[in-house]
This record gives sequence, C-alpha cells and structure tokens, in this order.
Amino acid sequence: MMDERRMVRVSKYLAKHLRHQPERIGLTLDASGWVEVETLLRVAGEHGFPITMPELEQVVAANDKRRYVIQDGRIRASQGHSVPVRLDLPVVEPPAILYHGTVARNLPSIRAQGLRPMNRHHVHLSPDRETATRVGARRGVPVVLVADAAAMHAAGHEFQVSANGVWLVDHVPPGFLRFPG
Ligand code: HQG
Repeated sequence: MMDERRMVRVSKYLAKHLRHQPERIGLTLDASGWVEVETLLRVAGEHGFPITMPELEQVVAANDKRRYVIQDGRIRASQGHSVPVRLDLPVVEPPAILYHGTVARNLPSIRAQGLRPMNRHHVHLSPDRETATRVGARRGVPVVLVADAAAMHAAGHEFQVSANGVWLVDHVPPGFLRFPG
C-alpha cells in the first residue's frame, strides 16, 4: 500500500498533467480529456516520475474526491481542467440550492460580477455546505455563498454534474447569490 504522502504526490502529478499542462510531459489528451493509461505511465517514467499501475489504480479508487476515472484502458480527470476539453456531460436539473466556498478577499468582485470560472472552464458549485467549506478553506478562512440554483435553472442557466458530484455552470450572476452576514 502507498502511504498518504505518496498518494497526494501522485494525485497532484495527475492533476497537473491531466487537467492543466499535459504538454509539459509530451502528453496529448483527446477532445474529451482521455489518454491511454499505458502512455501516461510511460511518459511519467520518462520524465522522472515513475508511477506503477497498482499505484495509479489505488489513487483512482481511493482518491477522496474521485478526481480521476479509468475506463477502457484510458484515464481522464473528471473535472477541473484549464486545457480545453469537452467532458460531454449531460445537462441536468440542479438541486434547488447549491453552495460555493470562497474567501472574503474575493467578495467585492463576486458581488459585482457574480461567480466566474476564472482559470477553469466552469464555476464549481458544491452540493452541500460542508464540501463548500472545505473548498473555501484551501485559500483561507472559508466563506460559503448560497446559489439559488432553482431560480437559475428556471432562468435558463445550464447545469452539468461531473462524475464526482461537482456542479458546473458557466456563470452565477450576483442576483442569484446569497452572501453571509
Ligand atoms: C473565485 C477543487 C473574484 C472563487 C475544489 C475561487 C473544487 C472569484 C477562485 C474545485 C470570482 C477560483 C474548484 C469573481 C469566482 N471575482 N473571485 N468574480 N468568481 N472567484 O480553484 O471553486 O482539488 O478555480 O471563489 O475542491 O475554488 O481541483 O475554483 O476562490 O471542487 O479537485 O476564484 O477545485 O477541487 O478558484 O475550486 P478555483 P474553486 P480539486
């Protein structure tokens, strides 16, 4: 079994190359973000970061957020890309309320512009307050915003949900957000 530190290192390596900079190790993702597992393991080894198949399988299976999926000998990140990919996720009706975890320093801009995808393809929303709190806490003291997803849906905003339960939307205008305090 891998220890926790190795798991995190492998997961971060995968995030970097399956979401953001595949070209850094000469990897080419297909239009939907997939790459052959064999190719990934080979180029990782060639670039000084050898990963074994059991390690990869363990990271994919045990990852707390199920960030990666292996299917038919290929692997991709479930969401979170900055490189252009079409995830081909269905557009679905969201729950009435979704949450977004952020930090206080972003609030003036969010009040003015709403939530924007920033460096990712979509705004990421969480299904529950606990998850949103964890997302916000990556950057400092978390602040949780509440999005009126039902009203957004009624107004024609399209929601998708990733394989790991992250809700994705193009934009959340400020009028659909409830700010704490
Ligand atoms: C903020 C992690 C100013 C937004 C997490 C956030 C999540 C604005 C930051 C996933 C803004 C973007 C995504 C605006 C949004 N003005 N700031 N108009 N609109 N922001 O990392 O939601 O570990 O791209 O509040 O768990 O923090 O990658 O998005 O603080 O699921 O699998 O701009 O990333 O998952 O940051 O996190 P991010 P996020 P993984």
